[in-house]
Amino acid sequence: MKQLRIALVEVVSDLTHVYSRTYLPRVGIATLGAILKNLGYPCDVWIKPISDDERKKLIEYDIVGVGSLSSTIEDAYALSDYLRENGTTVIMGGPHVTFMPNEALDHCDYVVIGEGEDVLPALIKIIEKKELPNGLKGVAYKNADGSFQHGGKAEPVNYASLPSPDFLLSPQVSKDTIPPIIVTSRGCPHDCSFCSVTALFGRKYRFKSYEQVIAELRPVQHKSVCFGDDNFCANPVRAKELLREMIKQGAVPLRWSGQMCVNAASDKELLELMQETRCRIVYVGVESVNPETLK
Ligand code: B12
Ligand code: SF4
Repeated sequence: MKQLRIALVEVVSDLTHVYSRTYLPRVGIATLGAILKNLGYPCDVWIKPISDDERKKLIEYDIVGVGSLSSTIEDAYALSDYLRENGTTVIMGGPHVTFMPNEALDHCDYVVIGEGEDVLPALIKIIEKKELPNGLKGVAYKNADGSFQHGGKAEPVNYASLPSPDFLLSPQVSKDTIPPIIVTSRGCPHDCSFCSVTALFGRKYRFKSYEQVIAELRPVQHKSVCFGDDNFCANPVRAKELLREMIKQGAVPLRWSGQMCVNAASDKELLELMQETRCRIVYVGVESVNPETLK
C-alpha cells in the first residue's frame, strides 16, 4: 500500500493581538504528530503562520489535519475549502469544531471531537482502507446524501501514556526554537459553568509523570516557560511535588508562568515553592460576582 502523505496544520492568526509577542502554540498538533510518527505514519507539522507557497504545497498531501480555535476558525475553513477543492482529504479537530461539528462539515471531510490521540490514528487507518468511519466514536462526518453521522464521544485517552509533543516534526522549528510551552495535566476537577475545558477534556484531572515533564523542560529550561495547564494548581499536593522534583533534579527554568485558581494564594507552602522555582506570572480568571456587571 502506498504510504499516505500526512500534514497537520494549526491555523494561526497573523494579525496583531494580545499574544502576538509570545511564541506559545497549542501542543495538540505536535502531540498528534508524535503519535502518528510512532505508529509509522510520518507527518509534517505546521504550528506558525504559513506562507502562500507553503499553503500551495499542502495540496500535495493526501490528508491534512487542520486545528484551530474559534478565533481562527474563518481562516481554518478557508484553508480547508482550498485543500478540498484540490482533492486533499481534510480532517478538522480542536475546541471550535468539537462544539460545532455540523458547521465544520461544510468545510471538511471528518471532524474529530475532543481528544485526538486515539481517534485520529483510528480514522486514518479507516481512510487508508477507503472505508467509512461508521460508528467510530469521536468522529463526525456526512454521508453522500448529506445526512450527519456522529459516532458519539470517545473514551478519555490514557494521558500518562502519551508521548511528548514533537515540535521538531515542523519544518518551522529547530532545536533552538522549540516553543517553551509545557502542558503537565489535562482536564479540571472543577466544572465552572462558563468554561469549555471540562466539556472538551473532562473533569478527571490527569497528569504526566514528573519524569516526562522534566524531560520536556530540559531543552527549554534556559527560557521563560509557560505551563499551559488549564489549572496548574487544581491539585496542590501534586503541584508542590512537581515543583520540588524540578528543584531536586535541577530543572528550574529561567522563569515560568501558568494559569491557576486564586485559591493557590492561600497555600503558603505552594507560594514559596512557586517563588523558589521562579514563577513570575500567574493568569487568574476573575468572574464578576454581580450578574449586572456581566451584562
Ligand atoms: C495554553 C493556552 C493558551 C496560551 C498559548 C497557547 C495557544 N496559542 O492557545 C495562551 C495564554 C497564549 C492562550 C491564548 C488564547 N487562548 Co488559550 N488556551 C490554552 C490552553 C490552556 C492549553 C492549550 C493546549 O496546548 N492544550 C493541550 C492540547 C493537547 O490540546 P489541543 O491543542 O486542543 O489538542 C487536542 C484536541 O483539541 C484535539 N485537536 C486539536 N487540534 C486538532 C487537529 C486535528 C486535525 C485533530 C484530529 C485533533 C485536534 O486533539 C488534541 C489532543 O487531544 C487551552 C485549553 C486546553 N486545555 O486546551 C486554552 C484555549 C485553547 N484557549 C482559548 C482561548 C479562547 C484563547 C484566546 C483566544 C484568549 C483570548 N481571548 O485572547 C487566546 C488566543 C491566542 C492565540 N491567538 O493563539 C480557548 C479556545 C476556545 C475556542 N472555542 O476556541 C481554550 C480551549 C480555553 C477555554 N476553555 O476557553 N491560550
Ligand atoms: S477552574 Fe478554570 S479550568 Fe477549571 S473549570 Fe473552572 S474555569 Fe475551567
